[in-house]
Amino acid sequence: MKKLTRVATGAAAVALTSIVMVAPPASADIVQCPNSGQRACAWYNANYTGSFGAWSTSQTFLGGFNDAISSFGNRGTTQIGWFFDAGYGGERFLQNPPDYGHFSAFDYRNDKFSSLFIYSF
Ligand SMILES: [Ca+2]
Repeated sequence: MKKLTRVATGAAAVALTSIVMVAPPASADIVQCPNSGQRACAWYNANYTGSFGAWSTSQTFLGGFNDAISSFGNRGTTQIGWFFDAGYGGERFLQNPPDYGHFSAFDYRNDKFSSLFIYSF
């Protein structure tokens, strides 16, 4: 379901200013990512479903989650930067704690993250 063709740039550019953070539905698997300790969480699919990963330290490369993340959460106390490229490169999506959210299949940021940085502030 998530590997839909991406829409072209006009709509994506507008989407830059629309934040994706939404309240999770009651049935979401967000409970997989408890708000305790420093924790970045991600799921393959929208609505916090699919393969789940959690990291308590920065990751220069997201291994099996490379270009596959559609839902993600910051359950720590400081900002997390999600990067399009490995080694904290490319476009960055900053996520404040304790936010979580997901990209639609049509969002240009869907399935793009390759590294994450957990800031100390
Ligand atoms: Ca990428």
